[in-house]
Amino acid sequence: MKFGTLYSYWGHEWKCDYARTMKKVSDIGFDILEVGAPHLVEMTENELNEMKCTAKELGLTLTANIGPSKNKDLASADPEIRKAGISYLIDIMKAMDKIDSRSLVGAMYSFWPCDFQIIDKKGAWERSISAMKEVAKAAEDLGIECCQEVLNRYETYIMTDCEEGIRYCELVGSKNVNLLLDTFHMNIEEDNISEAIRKGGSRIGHIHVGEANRKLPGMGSLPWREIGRALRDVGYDKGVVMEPFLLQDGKIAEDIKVWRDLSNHADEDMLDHYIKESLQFLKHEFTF
Ligand SMILES: [Mn+2]
Repeated sequence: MKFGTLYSYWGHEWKCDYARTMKKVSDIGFDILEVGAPHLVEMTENELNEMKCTAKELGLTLTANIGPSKNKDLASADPEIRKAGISYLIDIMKAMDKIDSRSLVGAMYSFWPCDFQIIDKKGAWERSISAMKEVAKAAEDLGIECCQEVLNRYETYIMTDCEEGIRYCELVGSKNVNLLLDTFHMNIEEDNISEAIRKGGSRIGHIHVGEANRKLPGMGSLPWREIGRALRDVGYDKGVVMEPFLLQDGKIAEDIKVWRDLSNHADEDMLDHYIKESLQFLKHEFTF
C-alpha cells in the first residue's frame, strides 16, 4: 500500500502552493499527494510540467480529487449539464495525463455536496451510468482509473454503501471504473467497515482514511488494525490517502461543516507533527 494525504490539510481554502506542499508531504514520509482536480485544468502547460517534474524528483505519486459542481452533474436530467460534466471530467483526465497522475477519485458520478432538491434515484442512476460509460472510454484510452467515492446519507443519495458502489461499477462495466471507500463515510453507513472492504475486494481502487470526526487516523477510535487486516486480506496495494479536516473557518470548514477547532489551535509545525505521528501510527497498524 502507498500512503498519502489530501493537499488541503494545512489550509482554509481549496487551494495551496503545490511546490511547497509536495516537498512537505515528501519530507513527512508520504508516497502520495492528492491534489485538487479542478486546479489542474486551470494550470498552464508549464505549470503542469513543473508539477510533474517536482513529483518525479521527490518520488511522489499524484492522485486527483474531484467533487463536481451542480452544473457538471453526470446524473442531471438536463442533457446539456451531463454533456458539460463529461467534457469536464475528460479535460481533467487529459491534464492528469500531463502530470502522470493515474487516479481520479471522488463523487464524480454526480455533484458534491448534494442539495437533495431532486432525489429521483432510479433516473439519476440511469443517466449517470450512461454518462460514466463515455467517461470510462476516455479513462481507458488515457490509462486512468476513475474511483467512485461511496459517501454518506448527508452528502449524496446516489451511493451510500459499498454494495451500491459495486453495483454502479458493474453496470458501467469498465475495468477503469472502480470504488473509493472512505472510513469516515463507512463509519456512518456500513454495519462493519472491515466487512465492507472485504465485499469491495478487487473493485477497490482507492481508500480514504480519517476518524469518525475526520480527524487524523489515531486521534479517534476507528478499528485501524482490523481495517488494515481487511485491506491486506483482499490484496489491496493501491493508495491509502488521509483526508483530515481539523481547522475551523474558511471555505473548507464551511463545505466540510467543521464548526469548531479540532486541532487544539495548532500552528503549522504542530499540524506537521500531528500528521507525521498519524502516518507512523497508520503504517504500524496496517502492517501489524
Ligand atoms: Mn473521502
